[in-house]
Amino acid sequence: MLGWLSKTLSAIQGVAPNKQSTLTKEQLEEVLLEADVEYDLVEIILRELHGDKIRREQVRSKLLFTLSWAAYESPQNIAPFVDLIVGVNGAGKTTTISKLAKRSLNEGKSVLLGASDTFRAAAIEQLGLWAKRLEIPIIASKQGHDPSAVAFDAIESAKARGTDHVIIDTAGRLHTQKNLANELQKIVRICDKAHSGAPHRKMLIIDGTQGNSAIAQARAFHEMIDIDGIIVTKLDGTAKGGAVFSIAYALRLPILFVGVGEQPEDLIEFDKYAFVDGFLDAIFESENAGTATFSSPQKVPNTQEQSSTPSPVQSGPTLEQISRLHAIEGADRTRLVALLDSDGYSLLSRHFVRNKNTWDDFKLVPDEASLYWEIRARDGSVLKRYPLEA
Ligand SMILES: Nc1nc2c(ncn2[C@@H]2O[C@H](COP(=O)(O)OP(=O)(O)OP(=O)(O)O)[C@@H](O)[C@H]2O)c(=O)[nH]1
Ligand SMILES: [Mg+2]
Repeated sequence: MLGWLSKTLSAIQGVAPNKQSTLTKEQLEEVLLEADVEYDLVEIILRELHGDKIRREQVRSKLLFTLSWAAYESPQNIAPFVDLIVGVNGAGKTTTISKLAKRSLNEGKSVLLGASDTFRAAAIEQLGLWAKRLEIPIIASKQGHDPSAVAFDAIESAKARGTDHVIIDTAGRLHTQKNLANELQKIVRICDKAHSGAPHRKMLIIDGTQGNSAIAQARAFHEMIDIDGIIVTKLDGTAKGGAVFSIAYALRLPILFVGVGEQPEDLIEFDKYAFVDGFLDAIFESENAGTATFSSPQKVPNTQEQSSTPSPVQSGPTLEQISRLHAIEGADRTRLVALLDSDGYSLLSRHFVRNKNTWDDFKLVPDEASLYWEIRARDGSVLKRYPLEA
């Protein structure tokens, strides 16, 4: 399992050759740094672990926490569904587009590509080759043409053909960062003009071989257009797989897929449990596997279920309502107000309406090691999790 992570796992085994039932903090630090987990995050994790015999399940809950960002929820019954793919040059955008297209084709969906990386002629050609190989239509123009016009035409064409899925390629770099920001923002605006709500998913492609050094550029893209999720590519070719933890943690974004090869089938839906366990299997004896606090997916309500429920608090709870969450006082209340992003607001609001809760039914609970806060409903189910450092 996780054969694609083998380079990272070998690196770990280089510093921790024998699997053990517990590790010292120094050993754990060495392992995490070797796997390219960013130093600051290693510090945070170590700080929250007490004692000098660190067990697998303790590390497991900390690692899972770094990946616990609200999962992307795709809108239902949207056709065409529009993906916008961004990322620096060479990150793997075009290759990943072919992989995403292949996935949709395998699911019986029709796909159309939009070649909005008009900065280089080779980029248009490369996407064209994939379209040919996958036998799907592509909307392209000449080098230097307006990329948002290409995106517009791609969506219009998909609407006319009744296509299910549109995937739009973009340039990774222009003459200046400012140009790139303007261009990507314009593409987003024009997509929405062509098809209200589009692009439905803005995915940032990150080259996994860059490890943590990719974080700064990733932040820049996130600031430009509010990314929905991340795809980390080339994890098959790097010993820096641990950077996945720091990338997700630094950006507070979910990792949606990972690229594990150059072929259209080499894209895997990211499973944080499998990823963390694959990691831990290289370090620890596996006797405690599965008994960790967060071994099963959280009971976060399925938002699709209730999307039709009219919500009197659709715009999110007021500060006063939030402050009624019990067990929250003083500095903690300030913290919660700062932490509760719009996603958290709407999640709580929906839960509130659907289950006819009162605000007193929610609790803000620090986990045992205080690495994050959990908002729990009265039945104990975890609704939302926020890191203290946010
Ligand atoms: N091993 C491996 N190689 C990959 C993966 N994804 C992409 N590549 C390779 O990385 C190189 C760059 O990929 P592209 O898809 O051209 O990257 P891009 O972001 O579109 O690059 P530009 O168009 O130049 O901005 C190609 O040689 C791909 O085959 C992956 O998951 N694993
Ligand atoms: Mg490309």
